[in-house]
Amino acid sequence: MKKVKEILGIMAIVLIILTVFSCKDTKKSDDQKNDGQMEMNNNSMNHSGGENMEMSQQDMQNNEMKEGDQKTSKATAVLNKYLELKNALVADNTETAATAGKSLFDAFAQFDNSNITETQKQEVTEIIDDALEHAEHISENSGKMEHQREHFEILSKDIEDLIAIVGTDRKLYKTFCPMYNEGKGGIWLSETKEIKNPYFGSKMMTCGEIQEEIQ
Ligand SMILES: [Cu+2]
Repeated sequence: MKKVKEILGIMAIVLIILTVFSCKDTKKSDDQKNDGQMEMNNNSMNHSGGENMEMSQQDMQNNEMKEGDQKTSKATAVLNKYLELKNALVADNTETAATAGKSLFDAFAQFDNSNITETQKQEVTEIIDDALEHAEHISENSGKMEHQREHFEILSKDIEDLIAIVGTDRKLYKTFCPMYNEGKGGIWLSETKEIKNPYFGSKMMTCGEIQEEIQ
């Protein structure tokens, strides 16, 4: 019995010692871990502070570029063709206007409707449905320039509405001709400040005033 008690006693002591040691060990290794983590945190704060800033600057640049690219890719083809059409009417060239009308029709038909909200998508779809019709009439009416100009006037409003939603890749001047349509007036969008009237062409080339700069 005495031996058993002694053994139990020793075991108890060993247990206590083990527990204390293992506690210390855990504590120690916890401390070490914490120290390590703190060091790592410090390290990452120290040098990736700069890295993070570089990254975020780069991200910002990337985002800007992406946004720019999106705007560019969305409106660019349509604007290119619209301005071609406008300049054909400025030059009183009904055949070139018809060709540009066809290209503008194609540009509208291929318009990239992605990455915009559902509401915007609905609005853009309505604008494009309307614009397609006018572009088609312009393309089919070579030789009837006054008829082409009537459709061009509504098309210009469509373009204005469209870039109000998807943005423009270039500076545009919203120009107003007060004499068009028997004094009711009509607007067009131009890439130049200089007034060149697509509604009257050579008959009244400089009639009009810039109402707004759009960019
Ligand atoms: Cu028509």
